[in-house]
Amino acid sequence: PPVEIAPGAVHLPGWLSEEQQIVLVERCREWARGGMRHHTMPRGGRMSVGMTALGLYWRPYAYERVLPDGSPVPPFPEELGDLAVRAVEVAYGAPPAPEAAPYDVALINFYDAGAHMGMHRDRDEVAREPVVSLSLGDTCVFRFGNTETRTRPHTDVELRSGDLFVFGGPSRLAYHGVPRTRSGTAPPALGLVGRLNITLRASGLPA
Ligand code: MD5
Ligand code: FE
Repeated sequence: PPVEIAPGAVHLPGWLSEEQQIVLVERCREWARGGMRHHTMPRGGRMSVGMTALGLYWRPYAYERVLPDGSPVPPFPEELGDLAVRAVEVAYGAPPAPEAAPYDVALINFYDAGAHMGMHRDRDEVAREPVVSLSLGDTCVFRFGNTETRTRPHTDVELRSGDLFVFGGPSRLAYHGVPRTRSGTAPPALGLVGRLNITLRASGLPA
């Protein structure tokens, strides 16, 4: 059953079957064939999370139409657009409005044993459709904060392989982060060492 962590922030534990998880991990291996990248932040820090993307490429803090080496960003697959619509429907009881900006971006984040993500807001999208988050592999501690500050109050939630989280409405611009993962907790059938997070987004940018 959906669990509302905050208004518009809905957690659905175990939404993906193990078979769906296995397929998505396999797809991620293909999508990430060009390699995961560790961005350097404007103040010089190196992100411990490895990233790649489909549809549009995210770097701090903008969406790009080409990869860092100048090659095209792989297309956003229709199967992920369908998955995003189904996720919104199960989280809120209704699919996105017909006039809503289409889901057109997937960010793929890889966390090895020591990786983490600091508290931040996702606001490089022009559209404000909910962000759909899928977790694969190792369990993580997901920290859901507030819209005003990087600090308390916050709620820690464990995200496990197969969980869905949908962040929309008043929670769309909340601060959040991943303080840690729990290494070795991935379901053995996935053959995955670490954690993959797929976020599906509507950029609101022209196609
Ligand atoms: C992760 N990823 O597990 C997290 C989960 C990211 C990111 O934070 O930016 O790739 S997705 C969490 C998220 C996205 C958009 C809004 C909110 C949370 N939120 O309002 O809490 O790698
Ligand atoms: Fe985020």
